Amino acid sequence: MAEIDREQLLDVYTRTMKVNRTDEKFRELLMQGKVAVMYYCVRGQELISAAAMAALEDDDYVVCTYRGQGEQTAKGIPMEKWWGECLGKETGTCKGKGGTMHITDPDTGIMVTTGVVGSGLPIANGLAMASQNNGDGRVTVVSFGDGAANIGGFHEALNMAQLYKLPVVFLCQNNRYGEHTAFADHTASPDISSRAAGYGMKGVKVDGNDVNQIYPAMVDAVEHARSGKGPVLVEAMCYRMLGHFFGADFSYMPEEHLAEMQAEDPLPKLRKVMLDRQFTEEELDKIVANIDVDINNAVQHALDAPLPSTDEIYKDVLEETA
Ligand SMILES: Cc1ncc(C[n+]2csc(CCOP(=O)(O)OP(=O)(O)O)c2C)c(N)n1
Ligand SMILES: [Mg+2]
Repeated sequence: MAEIDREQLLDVYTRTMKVNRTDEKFRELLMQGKVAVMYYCVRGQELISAAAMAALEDDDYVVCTYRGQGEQTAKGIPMEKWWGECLGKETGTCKGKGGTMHITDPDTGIMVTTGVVGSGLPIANGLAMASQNNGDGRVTVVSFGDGAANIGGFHEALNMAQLYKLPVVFLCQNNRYGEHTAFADHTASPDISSRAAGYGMKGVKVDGNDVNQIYPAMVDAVEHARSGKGPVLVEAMCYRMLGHFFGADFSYMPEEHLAEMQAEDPLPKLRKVMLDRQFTEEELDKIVANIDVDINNAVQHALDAPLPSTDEIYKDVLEETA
């Protein structure tokens, strides 16, 4: 693919900063004790989600995990609905009944968020198979972690997707840890992407901290899937810069690892690319300031919103049959 043009770069930057500022805000609220919910930080992985969502059309499908804030906000869930769901309010995407680990918003293509490691891959196949049958031209991206690649469903889903040439992109965000276990201690293969060869599938491994690698890789993968050539496995290397979930200890990470991840932080790297492409400091700061205004308004809206009423408990849970 040709060099990313300025418009695409601006789009990826804006989405990346939206993800980052949302993450910062969430941690601030948790630290202040203003909210008390589970939150899986995405610090260090913002760019991957932003680039992946920027490579999609608005009506494409996404399946993500508990660490899915990046996909959810970068794909475009309205902020008031996103915060409403996280805070368990009736204004949320699932009327406050899903919470942070089950955010679903079909209007923006966020079809499922799952807390069951690896379970998103077969679900993505189902969505992709529906698109293939309907001929609607949609692509499904499923995001998962390195740990999830060792679940049986990973093998089953990749085999089936390649067999039927499903329009799906398997996006593995390899943040080098599955909970508290380092990659080399939970995975026998040297990486995840090379496993694609075992299914006759296209597999690529890219630096998820470099916009010039991750964005073109996602655009190519999505194009490949959409054109009927079948699925692609993209392994995006990154670092989880904080603990497994908010508040979790991460002192088990060796010092060299911490130093390495600071040096590879995708945000200063992206900012440098933007400045090299003649965006000004003022322009970039203004984008972040505008995002912060939107986030603060959305947080206030969610804090003020009512909790779902008890009458809602069984609604949208079971299908009524005659
Ligand atoms: C089937 C299943 N097994 C175990 C868990 C507990 N668990 C939650 S997150 C996690 C780590 C997954 O690591 P990875 O796939 O690398 O994703 P990351 O958290 O690094 O984004 C585990 C083992 C679970 N939720 N589901
Ligand atoms: Mg991981």
